[in-house]
Amino acid sequence: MPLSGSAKIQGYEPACIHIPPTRHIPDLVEDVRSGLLSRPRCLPSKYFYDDLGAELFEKICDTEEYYPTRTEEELLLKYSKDIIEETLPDHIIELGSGSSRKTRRLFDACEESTHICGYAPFDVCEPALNQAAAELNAEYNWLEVTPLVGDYHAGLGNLPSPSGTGMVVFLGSTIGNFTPAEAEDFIEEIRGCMRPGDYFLLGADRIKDSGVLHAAYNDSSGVTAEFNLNVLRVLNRELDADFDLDSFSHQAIFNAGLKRIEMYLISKADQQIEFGKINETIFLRSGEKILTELSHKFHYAELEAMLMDKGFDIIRHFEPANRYFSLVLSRLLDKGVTAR
Ligand code: SAH
Ligand code: AVI
Repeated sequence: MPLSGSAKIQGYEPACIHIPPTRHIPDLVEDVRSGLLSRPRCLPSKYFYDDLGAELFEKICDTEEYYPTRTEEELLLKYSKDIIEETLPDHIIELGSGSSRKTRRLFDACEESTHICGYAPFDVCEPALNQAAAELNAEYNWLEVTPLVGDYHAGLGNLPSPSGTGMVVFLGSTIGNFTPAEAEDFIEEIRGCMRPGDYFLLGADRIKDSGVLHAAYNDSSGVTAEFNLNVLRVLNRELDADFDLDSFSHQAIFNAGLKRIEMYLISKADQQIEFGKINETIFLRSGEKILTELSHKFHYAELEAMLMDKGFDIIRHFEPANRYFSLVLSRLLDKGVTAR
């Protein structure tokens, strides 16, 4: 897929390594058949992230209302030196790295501490990886960047595991896009690709005033709505579907009981959608919803328990004065040692 939007970096040809799956996961056709042809209708949120979706996500991060990126970046700006000096990683692997924009604060801290490490961003969105790798190569000439493309739902067992101290980084509260059970399994899977003594840096969004949460997913400039609708563009292109984007509206609500934002596309009319490539048709009633994303919010104690239950020792917890976000640095204990 071509890079779009911002300028390509001249003279640098990034080559992403494709990480083979360790288990079968449904492809787009299977996800559409299981998610859209039956009720309740839903789609996995990973399909947002084609090249346009990745750009729209970056625009969300710049909106006034979407505080998580800004808040986490401020924490990284303030504490990256502490993190690097404490961990001295030989290699950093980042899951769902996107543009790697906040991770740059860790590399700045490496420069300040004259510490050298390698960096492997892992993401399902190849255009975002290419763009990030090209920019990082230009900005940090000492940093060896190895972009890895793949789907983390298909397992982490084939990720490279270079010798030396590793640090797994999972920022942006992307952990919140998993259900609680999936998040626990995923942390166990992360543990499986680490060695005792390796570090895990997790960024997660906290439970807060529902008005603040609601505004973050319903920004006044309508970028989150565009991002949500983009999944229909992906289906039109990939499955020769005929969604009319103007016939759907964006909805994001905070479900306080389940501690999560639920994002939906709502059909504005009774309508019929054809999927030319797979010879399927769906009928949507006016007001019918398609669930496109869950974004769970956490109490700090839940994050702590989730990590300790999986054998991680909490080293530091960073939070801003308003407690909007948590950045948790933990370390994998030796086998057989439990954190509590
Ligand atoms: N970590 C960045 C980006 C967060 S957006 C930040 O904090 O700003 C979520 C990122 O996860 C996107 O780049 C998206 O492409 C990636 N992603 C979503 N589902 C994925 C999957 N199943 N496997 C790998 N990457 C995925
Ligand atoms: C990537 N993920 C953590 C974002 C979130 O907040 O759940 C995606 C997003 N969806 C709408 N706005 C941002």
